[in-house]
Amino acid sequence: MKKLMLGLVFALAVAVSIGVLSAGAVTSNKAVSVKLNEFNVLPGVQGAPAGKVTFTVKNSGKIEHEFVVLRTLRSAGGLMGKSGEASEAGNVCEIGSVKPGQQKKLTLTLKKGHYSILCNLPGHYKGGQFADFYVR
Ligand SMILES: [Cu+2]
Repeated sequence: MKKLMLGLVFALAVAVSIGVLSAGAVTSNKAVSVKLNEFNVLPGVQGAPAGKVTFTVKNSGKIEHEFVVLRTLRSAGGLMGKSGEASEAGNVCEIGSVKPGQQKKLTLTLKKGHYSILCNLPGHYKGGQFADFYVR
């Protein structure tokens, strides 16, 4: 029994260290699939190489969303303005409306830096619909 417990502890330790390793690496691709739902922005990769980047944005939720790309030093979670919506300083481009089930593409030429991608329809940013994105 003691031996079994040790085995379990070892397996857990391995699982935890693998998790830490993969969390440290930023996955990068110039083709970025992004899923929108209530209330998340879920990019398939965390970043892209500088240059042309194509976002394929799919709304898998039940209500309309939008997709806003900001180039900003502020973290995606730190943009709350007085109105309760995110400050859109550094707006690069956006898709104003993605209806439920709809998929839209947005190709941008992006410089190196930190980006925040989000939906800024009333209440959606506050609900957690944002993500950080890195161009290197
Ligand atoms: Cu939304």
